[in-house]
Amino acid sequence: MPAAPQRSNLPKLSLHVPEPKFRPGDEVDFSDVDVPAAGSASRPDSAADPAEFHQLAYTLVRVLGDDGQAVGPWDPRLDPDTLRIMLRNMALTRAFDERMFRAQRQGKTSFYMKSTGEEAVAVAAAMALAQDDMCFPSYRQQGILITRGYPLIEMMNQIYSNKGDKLQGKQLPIMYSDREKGFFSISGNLATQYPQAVGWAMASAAKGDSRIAATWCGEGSTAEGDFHSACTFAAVYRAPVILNVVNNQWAISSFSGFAGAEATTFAARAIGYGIAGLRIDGNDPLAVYAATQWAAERARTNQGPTLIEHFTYRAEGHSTSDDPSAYRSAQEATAWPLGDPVKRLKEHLIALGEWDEERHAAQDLELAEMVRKTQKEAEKNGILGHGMHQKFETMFEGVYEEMPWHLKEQMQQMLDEEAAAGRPGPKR
Ligand SMILES: Cc1ncc(C[n+]2csc(CCOP(=O)(O)OP(=O)(O)O)c2C)c(N)n1
Repeated sequence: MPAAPQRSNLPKLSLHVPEPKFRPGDEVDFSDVDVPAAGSASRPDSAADPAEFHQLAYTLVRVLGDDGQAVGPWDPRLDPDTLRIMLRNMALTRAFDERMFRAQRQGKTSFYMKSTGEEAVAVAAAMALAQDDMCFPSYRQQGILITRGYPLIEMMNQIYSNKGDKLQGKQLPIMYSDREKGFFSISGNLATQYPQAVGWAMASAAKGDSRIAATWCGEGSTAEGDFHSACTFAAVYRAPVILNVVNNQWAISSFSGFAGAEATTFAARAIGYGIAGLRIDGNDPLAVYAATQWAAERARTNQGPTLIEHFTYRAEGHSTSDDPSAYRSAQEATAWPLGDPVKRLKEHLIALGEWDEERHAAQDLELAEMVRKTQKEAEKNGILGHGMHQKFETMFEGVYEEMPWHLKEQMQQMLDEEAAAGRPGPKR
């Protein structure tokens, strides 16, 4: 190869490789994170033109101030009973996470993922949607199922892949699916739910239905091509869909800069597509509720999609297979400037005179006890390491609607081998 021509008077090209600000052992200082005052963001009409949202894609919509009061045009003005239900759903999600994380550490299940610090994103959004709107979640919105009243025991049966598991042990723990609750089957492949949600919303519109769709993905997942396809289709057909980006700052060990956060916001992605974009305080349950309610109204009145960036923080490890102390400072979670969503809603209710620390502590005890009892029930259906819980045949069922001849052949071969080995399969 001929030598490259010398251009000695030009600077050498260099590549920018993003580096997170804090690594293990570092002092954490989040003072450069811009946190606008609660109530300072404007609230345009839900029928407004997407061009009116440029400002809102770069600020943070916040309702709850540091004093626990709800202020500004985005205050959804919820009554105390609704606020208490929201707080309970969030606290229950946290209690469930705690218990299932422990179950994994005790070897009762192979895997778990907590949503600690992100409970508002799922719970408050689910409360602002209609019960029959269709959700296309990632693996970190268990709060939706809990809010919609899905039985905890069914979630646990799935986590244990036991004989009560409606998915017959075919899915990794936490990859729930429930059609009745409008909770689309979780897939391990990141961002695939995004275009699927848009397609579902398009179908709803094509049929003249009134239901809308909502989908969630992490900020890391926005780097997937499916995110682009979804935004394009949503904008072109004005699909009645809410596109939630949960910016919890980390995608396993990759900080948000690797998904593009150093250059712009994730809400600003909406601008290029001509979609309404909102960037909100994801640890403010009232902001999440208000933004979702606003976007739902926009979708339901055929004004098109909304992209909501929930600015939050993944307070714990990515999953039970992850140790965050290997790549980020342990101080980050406590130093996070937007606080804890459960604590903030609790303080709001206390500021209203509608709650107190004693009731809160009693509720935490009650929820922990309920989760513990349910866990005992679920474990009667079996846990990891206690043998096979589903009949062998189920492995071959559901691959196609009707089992083709070659799967029947494989199934029979396996059953014959098991019988010859003297191992009777588990009874259904
Ligand atoms: C297509 C694809 N690529 C990679 C993975 C492996 N993976 C699982 S979770 C994850 C990080 C996702 O981060 P983010 O989207 O920010 O969501 P978070 O986990 O923070 O909620 C990765 C890379 C995957 N499951 N699917």
